[in-house]
Amino acid sequence: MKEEKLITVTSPLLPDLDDFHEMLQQIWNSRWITNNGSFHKQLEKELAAYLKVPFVSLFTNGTLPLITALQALHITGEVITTPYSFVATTHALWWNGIKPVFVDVDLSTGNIDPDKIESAITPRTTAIMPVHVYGKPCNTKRIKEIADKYGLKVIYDAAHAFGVEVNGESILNAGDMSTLSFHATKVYNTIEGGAMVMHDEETKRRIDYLKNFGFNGETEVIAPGINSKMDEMRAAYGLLNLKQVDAAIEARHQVAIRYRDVLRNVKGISFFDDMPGVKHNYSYFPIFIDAENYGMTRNELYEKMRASNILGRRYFYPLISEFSTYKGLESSRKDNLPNAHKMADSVICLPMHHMLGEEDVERIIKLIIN
Ligand code: T4K
Repeated sequence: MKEEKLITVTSPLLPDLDDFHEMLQQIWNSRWITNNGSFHKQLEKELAAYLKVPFVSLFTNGTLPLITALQALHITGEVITTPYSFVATTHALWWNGIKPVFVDVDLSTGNIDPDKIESAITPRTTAIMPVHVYGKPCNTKRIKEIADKYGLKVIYDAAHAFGVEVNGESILNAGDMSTLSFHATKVYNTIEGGAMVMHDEETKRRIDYLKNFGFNGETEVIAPGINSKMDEMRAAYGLLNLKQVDAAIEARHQVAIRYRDVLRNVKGISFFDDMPGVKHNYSYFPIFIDAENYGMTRNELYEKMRASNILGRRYFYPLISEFSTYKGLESSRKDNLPNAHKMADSVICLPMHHMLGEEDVERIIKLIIN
């Protein structure tokens, strides 16, 4: 039997190779390949304009801006966060010697439930680190009210939230800082890459020192920094991808429309609809399986898809709180996180990217409804 074409959960947005070659030629001519080069500067400016945020600092990936934000804000003690995310969110706390305190999520968004935050605050709590999971905006207003009441900082892991807006305003403007991932698997990628978004020039300057070992000029080190600078090749690649990211998001949107049209009528499958006033980026398309009504468990469907060369992914299973590093924490108790467990145990992210053709989408749908 002929093997069916492989469909992966995502596929990277790639710049035109000739255009990229032209930019590489410019880099070769200048012989300036990293350390705040001209493409790096240009990409920071263009991203700030595109994302409608005041300042952007580029990074080598989406994990280092999280680690750096915690350093820059001198966060210590305990930080309230979500277990329903990629493990990098919590690892960033661990690498800073901070104890994560997991709070359950809201089933309607998958994001941290603001109503459960206050009871997790202790005298050692210094910050909240929510995630806009799948690019769905957190309840930033409620989180700000709680943070202000208790004098806490807020760092948003916005790895999935590239270009997401609420009522015309970027979601990345919420909190003290937000961080992005530009990994190959994201809506917008620079191969590996990431960024931090901040509100003021002074913070931007400080972050730029911190991502360059703390250097201010040739001889002064103003803080114990790290090296997390983006190089010129990736910045050039990022400039080209920025020109085509809107078209890629629209292609994803069309896939989401088709999935929803059909899956809305399938018993035992649920998914998120668009939120009113929100400009979404369609970075992921998670569906949730209710085995009793669907007639098959999540894992059975996952395996069935794999057997047909359709590679959905169980983002985010297992929960971060289930990994051995975090499992022993008091807040990792299963009865503290019932909604997060429910989601993690029932989720499959369907293939979602700009390269999916109609035929691919119909093949995926057919497999799910049969
Ligand atoms: N915070 C959150 C909330 C995050 O989700 C992430 C990362 C971070 C922080 C940290 O950001 P980074 O430091 O990574 O920038 C992926 C990504 O590696 C990771 O960036 C992402 N989140 C996480 C959710 O997913 P994997 O292990 O699923 O990727 P992988 O290699 O299995 O790829 C998935 C599929 O994508 C493949 O089946 C095919 C396709 N693919 C992948 C790559 C790498 C391609 O077609 N081409 C490629 O080059 O982790």
